[in-house]
Amino acid sequence: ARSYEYLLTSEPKPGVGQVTLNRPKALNALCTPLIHELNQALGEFNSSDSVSVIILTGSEKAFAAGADIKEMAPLTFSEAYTTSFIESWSQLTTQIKKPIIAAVSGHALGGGCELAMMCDILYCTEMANFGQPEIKLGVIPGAGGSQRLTRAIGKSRAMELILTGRSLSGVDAAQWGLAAKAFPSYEALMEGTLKTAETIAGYSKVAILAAKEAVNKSQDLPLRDGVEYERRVFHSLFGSEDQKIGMKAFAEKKKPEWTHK
Ligand code: CO8
Repeated sequence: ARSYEYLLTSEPKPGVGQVTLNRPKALNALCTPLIHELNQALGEFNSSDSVSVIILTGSEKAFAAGADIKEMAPLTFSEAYTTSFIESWSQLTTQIKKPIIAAVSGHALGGGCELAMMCDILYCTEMANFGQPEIKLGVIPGAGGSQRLTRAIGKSRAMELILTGRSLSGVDAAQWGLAAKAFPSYEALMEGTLKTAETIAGYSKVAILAAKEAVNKSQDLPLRDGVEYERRVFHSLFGSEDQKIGMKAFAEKKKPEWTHK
């Protein structure tokens, strides 16, 4: 595996790739070089034959405490605009076809919360600390927070969090639907995340990618178009080997041996 300055990468189980944000001195603040490394690491897992699902995590103390405020402070409008500041963050949502599970412990603030929301499944600890505190810095969320948080928890709650900058616990995040589940401890979070990743990695890669693609369409398309899109993708899966393998194994009461083709 390649070595990174701000990340650790591993394959903790067959089919599972893990990216750990590792900038402990700054609570994993997301400086531009870190984002470039993250895009690189995710891109490599995305094209790796041995990986079907990706875990993105930080430390027990911080998933990520936001964009790097010290890097942003002197930025001018012209620089931000002409260099497309923050734009490269969205590569995660446009170029990675494999599911990404965010495992959030500790702070997930500003860009950290936005990064977690870009992932496909969000797990957290009960003690996790989510928030969009940009208003306290004289700005607003810039990596999708005002849009994704609103879709996840509804307008009134999102408006309250973004306008006050106050934090949301992992317990509330799970109750409000921002997170799929809140675990009682860091250990339980990492164990539960790995278990879900292994479950997913046990299925056909073709079906996994198609499922992610179809669910994500629901965020962009009106219902009728989304349902049509799903049906097209569903039809197309009858062209895969794994569809024959999966359905035959069911009829024969056997465990399917996927070819991932
Ligand atoms: N950027 C840079 N450095 C940071 C950041 C950050 N976001 N967060 C923490 N650090 C650094 C601290 O400066 C400190 O460094 P040093 O030891 O050199 O002083 C170190 O990390 C440890 O932090 P603290 O001492 O503050 O740790 P505490 O445990 O006391 O507090 C907190 C933890 C509450 C998380 C606190 O660090 C904090 O409030 N951090 C900032 C949180 C924040 O405001 N995040 C939002 C940033 S804005 C953003 O993400 C916008 C994204 C899109 C931007 C679009 C613009 C166009």
